[in-house]
Amino acid sequence: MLIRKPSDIPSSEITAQADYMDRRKFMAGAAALGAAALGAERLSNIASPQQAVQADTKLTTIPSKYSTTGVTPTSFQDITTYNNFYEFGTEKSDPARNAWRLQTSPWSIKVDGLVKQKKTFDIDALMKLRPMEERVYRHRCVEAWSMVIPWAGYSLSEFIKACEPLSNARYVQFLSLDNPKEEPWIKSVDLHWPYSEGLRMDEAMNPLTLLTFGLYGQPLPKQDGAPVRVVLPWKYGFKSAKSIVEVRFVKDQPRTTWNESAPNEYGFYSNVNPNVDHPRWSQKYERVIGAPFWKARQPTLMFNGYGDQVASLYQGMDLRKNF
Ligand SMILES: Nc1nc2c(c(=O)[nH]1)N[C@H]1C(S)=C(S)[C@@H](COP(=O)(O)O)O[C@H]1N2
Ligand SMILES: [Mo]
Repeated sequence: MLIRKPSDIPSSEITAQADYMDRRKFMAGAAALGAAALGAERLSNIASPQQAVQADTKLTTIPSKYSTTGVTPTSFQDITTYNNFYEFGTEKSDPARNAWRLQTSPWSIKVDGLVKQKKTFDIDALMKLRPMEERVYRHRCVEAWSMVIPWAGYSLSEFIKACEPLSNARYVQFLSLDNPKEEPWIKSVDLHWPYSEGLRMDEAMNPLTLLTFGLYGQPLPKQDGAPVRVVLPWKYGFKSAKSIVEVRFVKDQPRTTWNESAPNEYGFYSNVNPNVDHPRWSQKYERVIGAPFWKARQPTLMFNGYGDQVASLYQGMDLRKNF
């Protein structure tokens, strides 16, 4: 059942990011795991029909000057059932079905590498570090679909200041939870775990970069990266690591999961750029999830529409080479 594809979504899209893998090896593992997980899945659907969405919990947020205006937020339903989170399967519908296994409490982020002093931030303290803002952002996946999401969080720069990085730290690396007990697909999906992403320090310090704890005014649903993730609206979605447990300040460009898997397809920068096609598809247009059909195909904007705030970060760089 894991390998069955909903007929309304072209398979070219669903498997886009996994296509480079050895299909047979990949599918054999996924199918075996799917069978094993089936019993537990059924149980979870009875025990937790809302799929780990804590609808009774509310976050207090303030409006943000960084919110994108003139856009229509995607429905909560679409945002929480059409996901990429390979620790819970490779189909868009898998994370909503499988992420109930994730234990988000207790949770903390370990901060290490080039810092004045190693620290651990407990999630409760982290959520109170700064007032949480609601930030409506466009969200563009490298697979040429998009959404609009009202996130809740504060600028990552506020957290970085609290981390006290040393002046020789040039990059920051994010590591997601790597726990096969809670994330069984880690054992069958052929990627280098833990999921790792990285940013240049100036990208990380840009006020648009959001340390994210919620969406639609409630804590992040597990399938969206609970309890804490980053969001970079001008980059393809895969730069936004979910369920982060460690932040490392480093001198050299860190390893990143998708770049390691297929370096010719997924660059380190991954800025949204309609002029640089993915080797296997165009990036000129995007499919807007949940939009009526006459608005469902939209031209993709340079830096996903956030060029005024971020283009200066890449001045003088060849964005074809540094894709
Ligand atoms: N740990 C982890 N983070 C991840 C991913 C993943 O598979 N694992 N997928 C990425 C991709 S490809 C996208 S498009 C976004 C999707 O976020 P969403 O499901 O909340 O829309 O998460 C990103 N962060
Ligand atoms: Mo993505």
